[in-house]
Amino acid sequence: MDADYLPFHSNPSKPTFRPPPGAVDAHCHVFGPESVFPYAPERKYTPCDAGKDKLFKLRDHLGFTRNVIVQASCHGQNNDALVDALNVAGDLARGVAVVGPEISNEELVKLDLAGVRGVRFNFVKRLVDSTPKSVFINIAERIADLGWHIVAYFEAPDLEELAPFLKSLPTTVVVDHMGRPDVSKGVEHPDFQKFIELLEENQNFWTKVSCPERLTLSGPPYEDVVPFARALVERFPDRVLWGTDWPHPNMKSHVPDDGHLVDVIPKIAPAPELQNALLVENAFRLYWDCSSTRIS
Ligand code: 0GY
Repeated sequence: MDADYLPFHSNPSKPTFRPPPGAVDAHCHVFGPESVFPYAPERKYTPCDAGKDKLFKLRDHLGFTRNVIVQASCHGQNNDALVDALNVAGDLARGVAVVGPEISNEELVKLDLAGVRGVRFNFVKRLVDSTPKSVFINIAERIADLGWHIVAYFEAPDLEELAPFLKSLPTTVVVDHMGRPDVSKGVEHPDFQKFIELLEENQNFWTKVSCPERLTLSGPPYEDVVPFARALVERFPDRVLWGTDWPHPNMKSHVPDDGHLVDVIPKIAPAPELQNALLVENAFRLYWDCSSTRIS
């Protein structure tokens, strides 16, 4: 583990908010253990091990039923730790993989059988070396045939350059962490309004209203991030997902208490029907009941 790496909270509180039955933590990771699933040589950080057993224990502790496990950059394009977690979880988890252009159709089908339903395109420069857009487009075409979708991770200043490319993708596109807005600018700032416009004008775009701990300037209980997430939940109730982001890689400011993160949910989705869409119905539709997300 890197010398400045902050391990996840060892004893998160029990949330006051009780997620509805069937709730999905739609953004979390498994790391290692390194002795079984070594980290990728090209990784930009080395985390502390955070294996599937701990993830599933946290799921139960927080009152969730299912997980969507997202391949993290420290494992590169080797999805073995992810697939191992999916095999153990069975119907209680689905996955988002990271693949390269050389992946064979047989390998894609194997990932599909394990429960993978999407690929992640990561544009965050501190996490990955850049990938040519032509490579991403080729992968997008191939995974569209499997009924998978694309998860895009980028930071707000990169949206303008990326938007034409993202709009050209042939599947549902899920944007991680609300496109990482600068919350000091406020919801009404043109930057965040452009993100809202992107979802308004492209019905195949979804977003995860996750990671207040990364976006906050004021710290827990993340009041400065709530208006951003709430605006998206209220405007696009059927295209939002929520996740813990456990085990919170690369946090520098503080170690989030996962129980406190869950307690943000009723502030961003105050009505039970919004909570149900955010935590149960949307994730179920995209990850468990997905015939095809290819747009016509
Ligand atoms: C996240 C955020 C981060 C890391 C990764 O793949 C990753 O390594 O996604 C980050 O450092 O912002 O979503 O887990």
